[in-house]
Amino acid sequence: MELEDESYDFVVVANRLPVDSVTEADGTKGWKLSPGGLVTALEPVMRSADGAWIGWPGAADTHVDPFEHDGITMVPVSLDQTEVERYYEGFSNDTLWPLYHDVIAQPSYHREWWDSYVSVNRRFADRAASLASHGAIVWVHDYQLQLVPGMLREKRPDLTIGFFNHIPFPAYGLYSQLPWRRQILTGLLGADVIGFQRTADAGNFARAVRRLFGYETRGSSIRVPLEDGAERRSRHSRTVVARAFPISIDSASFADLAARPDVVERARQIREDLGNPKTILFGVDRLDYTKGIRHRLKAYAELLQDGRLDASETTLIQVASPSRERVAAYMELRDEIEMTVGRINGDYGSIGSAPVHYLHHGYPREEMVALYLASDVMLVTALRDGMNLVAKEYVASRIDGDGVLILSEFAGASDDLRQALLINPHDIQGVKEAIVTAVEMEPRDRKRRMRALRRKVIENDVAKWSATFLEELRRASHAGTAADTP
Ligand code: GDG
Repeated sequence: MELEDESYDFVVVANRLPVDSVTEADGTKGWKLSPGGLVTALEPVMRSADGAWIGWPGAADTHVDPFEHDGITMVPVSLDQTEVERYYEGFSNDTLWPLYHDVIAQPSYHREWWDSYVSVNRRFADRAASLASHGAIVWVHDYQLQLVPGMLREKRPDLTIGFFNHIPFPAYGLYSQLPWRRQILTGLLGADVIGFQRTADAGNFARAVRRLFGYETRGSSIRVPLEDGAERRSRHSRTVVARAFPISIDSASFADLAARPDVVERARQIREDLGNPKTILFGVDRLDYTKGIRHRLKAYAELLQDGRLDASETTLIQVASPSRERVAAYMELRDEIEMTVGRINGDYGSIGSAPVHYLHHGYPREEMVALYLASDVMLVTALRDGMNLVAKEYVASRIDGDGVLILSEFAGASDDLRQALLINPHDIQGVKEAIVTAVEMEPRDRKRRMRALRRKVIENDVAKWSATFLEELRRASHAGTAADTP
């Protein structure tokens, strides 16, 4: 039987497939699993539950048949060039992304982008509807696919549908700008369980539902009235659960890398290559305006200017991995950051020493962990961030129990990682004080804080996150069956 004709008990639907296309030395094309927490968390579930993953392969106009990779059935959904521009770069990354991140950048509202978003969501939903077995669990991910739960429920009321939003959900005052605010909520409410990163996000969502639809919400439950139709049986409403499931990382895999002698040696090498400075500060982010890279650079530059940090004994490594390079706001941000870095190095550098080492590259996981180990202070200064996994990766990698985490209170991770030095990145003076506190912190204090942080990140890893979400989903599916019984 062709993979195409099979049906699956567990279906993941995400914008991207968890694989990247690679071309071998001999010219043959293949796929490589892209390392990410989500795949790691879902791999075991996919294998044991006869699972399929529906997603875009990442390049326009690629038509690929379903295939098997590392025991997971991959089901590619193709997007043409116009859809990449309108659904993905446009509506997803230039409308929803800035709107959901507190309008740090101005969202663009274009009706043709919306039309494309609807038709691409329809394609993903149709694919899931045709692949899911009777009563299957379908787990839809993220802001690119918010209409899928509703579209799927219409076609397949037998399914149990989960949705997880990886980014924040904005306050109603901002959300209400969206010309299609009702359609998006209807799409999401097609799910049985809607997961958010923070309790505050779930609260914003429930409020939007109350304001726009007047539905009753109690705790994490939302009562959604049923329209006439097949679903209307004994009750006239169904219950949707909307609550926080804070995502995490595969903590053990970071600890394993941090224990590898070659990674430890690489960390030492990095420090040596930088001239063994007294303090290394480190930031790593996708080059995105939500991450507060400019605020971080401003605080650092002022500390050099004030003489509170000495450029001859301090280095900031900033890895900014390339991201969304065809979206105008990202091009402008890159120019601004690179100009600022140039200024700082020009003003405070000397022959053989640059106060900022700026790297516009992506690096292998091993190199990331070596950088985490090499740095004394980790800077996470996001202006708004669903969770921020970098903060958790830093903590998981510090098996030596050392290092200081500076963490924005606007990142979801700050709900849990209270022993970090918490900052408001808009308060440049506050960021400066936190950096000085981190640099001067006594080893005992550093270790005490890191011990507490590590406990959190080790206890709450990504396997626990997915297990908790799926448990809630199964509970919802049983409750749904009960409601159907007259
Ligand atoms: C979204 C939400 C939420 C980055 N550069 C390199 C590299 N990375 C890896 C990091 C980390 C991941 O990318 C970034 O995750 P974050 O959570 O920090 O941020 P987003 O990309 O914005 O993710 C976010 C997340 O979804 C999950 O729900 O936490 O709030 O915005 O894993 O390590 N990895 C490698 N080389 C790089 O150069 N190998």
